[in-house]
Amino acid sequence: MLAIRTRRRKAAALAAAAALAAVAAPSLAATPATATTASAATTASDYDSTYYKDAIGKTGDSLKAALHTIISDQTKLSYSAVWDALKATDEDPDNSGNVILLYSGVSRSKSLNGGDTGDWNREHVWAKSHGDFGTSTGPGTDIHHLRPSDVRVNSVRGNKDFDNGGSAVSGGGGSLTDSDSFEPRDAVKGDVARMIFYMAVRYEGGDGFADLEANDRVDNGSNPYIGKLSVLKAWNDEDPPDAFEERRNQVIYDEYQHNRNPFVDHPEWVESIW
Ligand SMILES: [Ca+2]
Ligand SMILES: [Ca+2]
Repeated sequence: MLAIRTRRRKAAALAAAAALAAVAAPSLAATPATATTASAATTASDYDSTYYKDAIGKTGDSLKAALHTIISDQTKLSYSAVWDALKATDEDPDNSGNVILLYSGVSRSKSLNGGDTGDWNREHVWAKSHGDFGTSTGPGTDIHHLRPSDVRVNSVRGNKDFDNGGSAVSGGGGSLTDSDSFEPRDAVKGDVARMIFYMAVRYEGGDGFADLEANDRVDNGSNPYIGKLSVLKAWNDEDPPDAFEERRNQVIYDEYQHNRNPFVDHPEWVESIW
C-alpha cells in the first residue's frame, strides 16, 4: 500500500507540475472525481497549491487557524440527509449494496439503516455529549466524523473517550473497552484520530457551538473535550490513511460538504499542531 501511495504521489506531483506549466490549466480542485476513481485519480498534493495554499508553510497555532478558516467554508447537511451520505461515503468497495461498519469492519446492507439490533446507525465519533451539540445541523451532522456503526457496538462505545486497553467488544472486530474508554480495531485507529483532530480544528467556538478540543484525559464527561490526545497521536502514526479513508474524504469534498479533512491529506500536520 505504501508503495502504491508513493507511486501515486509521484504521478500526482508530475501531473501537478505539468498543470502549473500549462498556461490555461484548469483548477485541479474544481475537477470533479467520481466516487469510484477518486482515490486513484487524486492525492493530497493536488490540493496544496489550491485548497491548502493559505496553510502551506505554516506550523502550530497559525497552521491550525489557517486550516480552521479553510475547512469552515462548507455545505452543511441535515441529520436526515446523513443517512444517504453515509451510504456513499462508506460504501463497501467490493459490494456497492453495502456499507463498511466502522468499529466492527463488517459489510452490511445499506438498507439495514435503523435502530434495531442488527441494523447500522449513525455513530458520532466525537460523542455528541462532549460539547452537547446533539443532532441539529452543525457538528452533530458533520459527516467527516459520522460513520456507520453496528447499533449494539455503537451503544457499547457510548460517549467514552478513546484510549488503549480493556476487554474484547462482542462483534466489535477486535475493538476493546473498559469502564472509561474505547479502543477501536487497529485498521481504523488512525481514522478515528484524524476525525477527532478534524473536529478540534473545525469547531473553535463559533456558530453557537462549543470549542471542541482533544486533551489527555479519559474522564471528560460532558465537557467539550475528547481524549486521549497522546494515544490519538500515536494512532495517527500507526495507521496512516488508506484508499478507503482517502476516497471517503474525496466523496465528502466532491459531493456533500465541499470541505476536506486536512489530516487525511497531511497526517504530519497533527504533530505540527499538537
Ligand atoms: Ca485506517
Ligand atoms: Ca477547537
